[in-house]
Amino acid sequence: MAFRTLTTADRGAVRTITVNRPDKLNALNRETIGELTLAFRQAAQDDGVRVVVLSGAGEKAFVAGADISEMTAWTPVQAQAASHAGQTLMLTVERLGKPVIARIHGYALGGGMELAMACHLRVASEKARFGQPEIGLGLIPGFGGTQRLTRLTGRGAALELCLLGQQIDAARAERLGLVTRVVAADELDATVDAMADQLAAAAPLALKGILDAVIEGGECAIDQGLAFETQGFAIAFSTEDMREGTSAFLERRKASFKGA
Ligand code: CO8
Repeated sequence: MAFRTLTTADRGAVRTITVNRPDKLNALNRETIGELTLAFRQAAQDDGVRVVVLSGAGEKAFVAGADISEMTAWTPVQAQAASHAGQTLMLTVERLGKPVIARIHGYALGGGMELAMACHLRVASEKARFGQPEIGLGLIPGFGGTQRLTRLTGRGAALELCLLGQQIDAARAERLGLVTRVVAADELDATVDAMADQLAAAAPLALKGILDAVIEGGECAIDQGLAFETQGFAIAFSTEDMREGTSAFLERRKASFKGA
């Protein structure tokens, strides 16, 4: 299906989804949120896709937030519906069952930072800027920022970023644990591609087991979290990929994983 506010492209088993509203710094309006949710659901259902890369079009921004121009006349009920739609998108990304890499070359602000935080890995150019500037609009984050930022960086940094609303650079974001890796701008694509290729060649059911155990298990008491881990570990033993991976190690050859 053709999207109006996104582009998608496949490179082998790597699907890149690009928010394509560069004139508005890829701000997330209702249409974009709906299209992103659909695009991620399609990626989840397509067995040919093993990894998703999420990017923003244009020179300046990954995503500069929710679209402020849409918000001005909202009633609280409309705001609640918009927040819920955005949170549904973020959960769709987070629970995709396949790794999602955010490729962040510029601004990741407000809803854009929330979207990046829903991804599993965040690779940033040293030129990227991060922030939760909602306080300056008389708002609070509405797409999960208060929750995911706290989980990623701890309460102290989450409160600092949300209360003061200031932008931080990529180096500080890395120190806070907000991004996985920071690279020079001209190394961003090669770094993302290499990471995506590594994940695309890995055993998909084992990747899913790790995602489930870390994300779902991380929300529970440790006994339940450990049960998630045991379940994923046991399921791996029902796969051909586990036999292939262990045999390849013993035979000193490169494993070839099929997703079965
Ligand atoms: N929404 C709508 N339009 C935007 C947004 C945005 N978030 N960000 C940029 N744009 C538009 C600008 O209005 C401008 O459009 P136009 O050319 O038609 O006037 C165009 O993009 C280019 O932007 P600038 O001219 O401002 O570019 P600069 O390089 O001067 O500045 C900044 C770049 C610093 C990124 C600046 O654009 C900015 O501060 N943007 C807003 C950042 C922001 O506050 N983001 C948070 C929004 S609120 C939010 O995300 C809440 C999420 C949860 C909501 C839950 C309910 C939906």
